[in-house]
Amino acid sequence: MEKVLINGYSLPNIPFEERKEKGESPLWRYSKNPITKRNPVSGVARIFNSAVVPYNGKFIGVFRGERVNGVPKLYLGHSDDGIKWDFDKEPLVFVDEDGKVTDSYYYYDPRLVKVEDTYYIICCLDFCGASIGLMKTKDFKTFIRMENPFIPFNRNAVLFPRKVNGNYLMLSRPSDSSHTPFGDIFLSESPDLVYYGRHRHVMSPSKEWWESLKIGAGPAPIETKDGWLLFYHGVTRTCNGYVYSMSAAILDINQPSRVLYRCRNFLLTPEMPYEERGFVDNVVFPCATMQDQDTNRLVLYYGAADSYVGMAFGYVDQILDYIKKNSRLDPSDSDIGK
Ligand code: BMA
Repeated sequence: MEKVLINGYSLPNIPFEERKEKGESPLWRYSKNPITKRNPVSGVARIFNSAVVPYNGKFIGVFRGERVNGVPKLYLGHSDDGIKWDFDKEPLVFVDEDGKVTDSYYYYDPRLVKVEDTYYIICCLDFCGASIGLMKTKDFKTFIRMENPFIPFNRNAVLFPRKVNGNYLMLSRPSDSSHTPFGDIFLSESPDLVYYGRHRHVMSPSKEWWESLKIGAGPAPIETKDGWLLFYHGVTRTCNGYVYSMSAAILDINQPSRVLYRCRNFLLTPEMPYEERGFVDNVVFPCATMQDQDTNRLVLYYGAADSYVGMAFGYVDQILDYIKKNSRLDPSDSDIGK
């Protein structure tokens, strides 16, 4: 069998359910979605837009918990099977490099990425408005808040799981501090996760209507034989407000600001009751994946209607084939984005 995942890992206990019904998309939903309920923890009304990783044979995650005052914080979750989660009762506490507690009024949309021996949380937090925050941990006990990668305003950032050409790589989406009606994905390099530069344009909204308003990176890019597989969300504006769908692109391995393939169709769009109806109707918002290099199985975690966490499954090789078969590049996709 041709190796599809590069620098991947074996995950024999990956949460997975085979497809039950035929469908156009190479992703299908878990039959018991959603996997979180309303009021999951005392003081928390809703958990959604959250990120998980395999950890010590089990699973651990950083979850967006919308508190009963409406303000989101980050909560640690623990799971034996990746499906049923126990959440900590208190939000995560962060310290600065000197060990002093540091706080932001809000935190949301975490991504969680392991690079070498360190786990990084990338999220949106308050730095004179919505900005990217970066924290690190090795043991999920002490969480160190690092320098803010970018000036305001910016949301939807994620790190690549390894350095490329000697530098860390971060995707992000410059925005405003409100319900941003625009948004493109950019790539920045950093030698040390303190200083960032060599900024490149990666992708903009396209003329496909599901992603015509704004787009934003989702889970950490996945290294494959064809390039970096990047799941991202795309937004359209309707008479009833924004609708969040998701799809994927394949980026060049050594120059990831070059888009090689871009799927013109959405892979998931709100169509289940828990995606269409919630605190914010019509949202699917991908934040994490895990994948098993031995079987190419993939599980994707996404926020549904800003109210729940859902899971979707697929096979990485089939996802790549679907993207390549249904690719349509915009003129600015394939250049280096300088
Ligand atoms: C975006 C983010 C997400 C949210 C989405 C839909 O701007 O704030 O957290 O899921 O809006 O409300």
